[in-house]
Amino acid sequence: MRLALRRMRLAIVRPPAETFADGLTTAGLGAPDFDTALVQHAGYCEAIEVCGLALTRLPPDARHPDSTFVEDTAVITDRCVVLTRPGAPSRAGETAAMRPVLAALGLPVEEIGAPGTLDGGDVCDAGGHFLIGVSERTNEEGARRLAEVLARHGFTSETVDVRGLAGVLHLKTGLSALGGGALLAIDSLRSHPALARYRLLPVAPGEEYGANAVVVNGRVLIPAGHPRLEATLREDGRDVLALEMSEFRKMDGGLSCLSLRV
Ligand code: CIR
Repeated sequence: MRLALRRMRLAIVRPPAETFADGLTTAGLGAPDFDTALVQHAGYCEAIEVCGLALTRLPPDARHPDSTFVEDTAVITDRCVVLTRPGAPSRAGETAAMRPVLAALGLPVEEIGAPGTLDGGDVCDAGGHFLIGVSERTNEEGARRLAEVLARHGFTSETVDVRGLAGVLHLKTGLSALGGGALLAIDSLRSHPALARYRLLPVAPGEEYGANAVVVNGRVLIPAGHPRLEATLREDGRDVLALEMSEFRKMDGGLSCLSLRV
């Protein structure tokens, strides 16, 4: 296992389109406010830039209400990029626009073929060893195909079945890699054998939404309003940046979903 998370230089983002509220959601938190979502997205972009990344800003795509959640369209490693095949039919068309953007990164472009489905939100690079969620969106064939691609590029991986775990849309809804062999993980994932090799930091009951954190060049971005999580991370010596995410949460989206980081 590589202990440090790789140094990042670029993030790909796409602001929400005016059709944002038509996207998929199970949150039951009401409709998102579009203007607030734009402000929160701008805050997210600014935070990413503060962490030292240049931004590739894609235009809003009103044909795909969930397209602001760019993470689901690709898996990026330092050896290859993988175009996914999103599991939700309404999101299948999102990858076409991503292909040239990924090709421009200059890494070999791989893809997940039918009948595999895979959402990037199910893929956690935990120090060069990949945890791949099998979920309502990523099927076993998609996970198997990704594992095969990763193996060809010299990475190891294993699957974590999250189907049936309450409130877990994607694997990274419930866990995040923090670097240094540490993971943040919700209670229902902590005893999974795939996590045994990691030092696990807890997510307090009621703060599960905070489990979807993003580490960017040494800073941990978490959603605002998770004081116990913030304290846990600070006690662990982490530099924490809390961001307003309420409107994305209403659409089942977390911090990681809003960017592809290279
Ligand atoms: C969806 O259901 O696909 C979107 N509304 C939310 C996607 C969140 N993406 C992620 O966790 N990687």
